[in-house]
Amino acid sequence: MKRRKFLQKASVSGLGVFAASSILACKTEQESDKTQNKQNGTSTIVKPLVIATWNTPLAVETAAKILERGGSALEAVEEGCRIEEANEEGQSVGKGGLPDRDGNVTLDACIMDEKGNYGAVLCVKNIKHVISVARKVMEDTPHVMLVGEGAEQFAVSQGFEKEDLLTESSRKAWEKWKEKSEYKPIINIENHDTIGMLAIDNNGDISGACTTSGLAYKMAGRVGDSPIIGGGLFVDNEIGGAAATGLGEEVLKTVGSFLIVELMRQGKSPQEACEEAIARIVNKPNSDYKNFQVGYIAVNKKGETGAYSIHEWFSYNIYKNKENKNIKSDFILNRKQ
Ligand code: SD4
Repeated sequence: MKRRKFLQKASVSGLGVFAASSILACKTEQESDKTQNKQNGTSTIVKPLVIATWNTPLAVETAAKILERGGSALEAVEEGCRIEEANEEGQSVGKGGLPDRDGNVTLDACIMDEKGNYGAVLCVKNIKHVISVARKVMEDTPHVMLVGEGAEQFAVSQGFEKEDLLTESSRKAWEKWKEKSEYKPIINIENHDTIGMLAIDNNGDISGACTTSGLAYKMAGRVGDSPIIGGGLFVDNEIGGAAATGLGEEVLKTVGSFLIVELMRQGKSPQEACEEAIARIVNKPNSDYKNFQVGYIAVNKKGETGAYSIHEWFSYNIYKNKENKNIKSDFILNRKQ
């Protein structure tokens, strides 16, 4: 009852003009997918295609260029993610990521290829390009996951450079946080840059990648959804792929990305599948969803895409038909119940 009231209030108070424009943007995107598939016949794949969480135009452009010159979806998502890992201004991924509560930046990443292979590294210090380390785990070890010091040692043995990932501005932010040391790792709703990326190459093959520094000021050793198969990322080349951002604990408890791919397998569109995965979180008894954000992106084998979040302000970049656009996602609090 309480939740219903809140949802009604949220929708009538009209969360602003942006809400309307986001739905419009999102609907237009879904409609254009449909029109294009009609024109092409349903068996035609929209390719090459890249979709990534948040406002990540350079990462998407980098991936798109690789696809346009005939590169694989795997190469595209790895190189795209590396752009955000190297961007020191982004404070949720790679170098410049906000540290845990002890001041250590620890990174998580995973990657999946079109054959259903998976590789991941969790809680890694001192190595910026963890997405590439995850790929090495996938391709050059008999394992799928390496953690902490073992992952760091493996990276160094593979020629990755060790560096201090804590930038001056992230150190200052941490020091400010320490003044109160309030342990409230609530995900900021408006803006992140954890990148989950999905791509379809010219062969029609799908791969995906996801890389993050996780929640700011998290407990030492905390790992979220991003490097976990089926949580922050899942790809099944016969069906499609999905990636998540936001409060990882909630994504993990609903196995969000796997759920979306399985819903698409059952016939749902990527948009419908993302909406159902968000609804699973929001409709849990006593869900505290007002206080956290989760956002999903998805693509199916035809190159139709979907995106959905709990709160406003989630956006994604998409490259298709030679255009790279940032689109505001539709969100569940925008709906009347
Ligand atoms: C996590 N899902 O570690 C990540 C955080 C995130 O943008 O997406 N931040 O829970």
